Amino acid sequence: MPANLTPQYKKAEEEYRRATTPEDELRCLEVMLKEIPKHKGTEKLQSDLKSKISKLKKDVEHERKSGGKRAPGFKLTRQGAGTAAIIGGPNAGKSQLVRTLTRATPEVAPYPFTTRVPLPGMMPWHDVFVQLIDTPPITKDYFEPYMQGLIRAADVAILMVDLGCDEGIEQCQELIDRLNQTKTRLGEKSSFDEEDIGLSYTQTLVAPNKMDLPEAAERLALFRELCPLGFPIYPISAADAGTLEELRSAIYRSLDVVRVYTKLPHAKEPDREKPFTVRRGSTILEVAELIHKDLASNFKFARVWGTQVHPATVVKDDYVPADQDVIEVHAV
Ligand SMILES: Nc1nc2c(ncn2[C@@H]2O[C@H](COP(=O)(O)OP(=O)(O)OP(=O)(O)O)[C@@H](O)[C@H]2O)c(=O)[nH]1
Ligand SMILES: [Mg+2]
Repeated sequence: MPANLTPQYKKAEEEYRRATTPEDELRCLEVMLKEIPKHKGTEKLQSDLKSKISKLKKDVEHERKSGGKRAPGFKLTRQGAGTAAIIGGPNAGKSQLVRTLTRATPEVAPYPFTTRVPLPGMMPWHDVFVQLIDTPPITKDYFEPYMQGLIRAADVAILMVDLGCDEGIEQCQELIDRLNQTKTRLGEKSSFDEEDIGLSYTQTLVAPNKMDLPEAAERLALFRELCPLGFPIYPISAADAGTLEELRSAIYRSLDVVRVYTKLPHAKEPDREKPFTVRRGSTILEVAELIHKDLASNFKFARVWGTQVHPATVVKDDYVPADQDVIEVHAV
């Protein structure tokens, strides 16, 4: 990335990642173009942004004129500390995983292409929830167009591999190949390509499934050999909650959020029931924004209790909370 990108640029880039309509994409790209530092090092990026904007403008205009239908999108409201897209080939056990880890009840069946539309569920992790999204399978020939946006917008992708049959490894490879034909790819970390606007990587954890079956261990060894993806691997049996603890924690950790508890100025105890979560490195002002917009705009100071400060330390709006801090925000 070129140096000195402003926080506003990064914010717009993050929103661009989550945009689900061309209008939203256009709005974000326009902010990015406005915010990008204008110097030699960013010339290529600037011209990419401009051509992308002009193409999107044409698309939006064309759609308006033709009154035409766009490809069906899929808008899911983000909830909880973050979102994990559960993806994989047919029959890999995606729906079973969501069934075991959340209270959602997607249909699980011993034949492929059972799931037709994405279905979210909330997975508890200590005192927070993570949104898991069950999705239809991806194969060489079957790829719902909205899956790109869904994977791009997710904080993490859980790639399930069916170790219950010999085709599972090949199906996984086909999925990766299929995504590599698009600008939505799987990566070790979530990031944007520096050279190519719109090309995004979503960090991925691999979950080879059905380890309870007799030949699964052998297939797992084969998978490691044939598919050296470089993503962390968590072998599981999706139907057996006892095998899912490591994956569950890894999903939460991958979000890289901190939990912040709030306390009212005159209350003795904080609200321990429902922490707010923000990406690690966010400021206390961003937490205040989550609590209430007015609280952020009227922010005066805050007191903090936690591991990195003395009790009741007074901080300004640029304080960066640590996990499990208790904060007391004072407004003007
Ligand atoms: N033995 C075993 N079978 C499993 C496990 N997880 C899922 N299955 C079985 O695998 C089959 C497919 O499971 P689903 O959860 O429907 O798979 P899916 O990935 O959602 O499939 P599609 O929706 O068709 O893409 C079902 O018969 C499940 O009972 C597991 O851990 N062990
Ligand atoms: Mg399913």
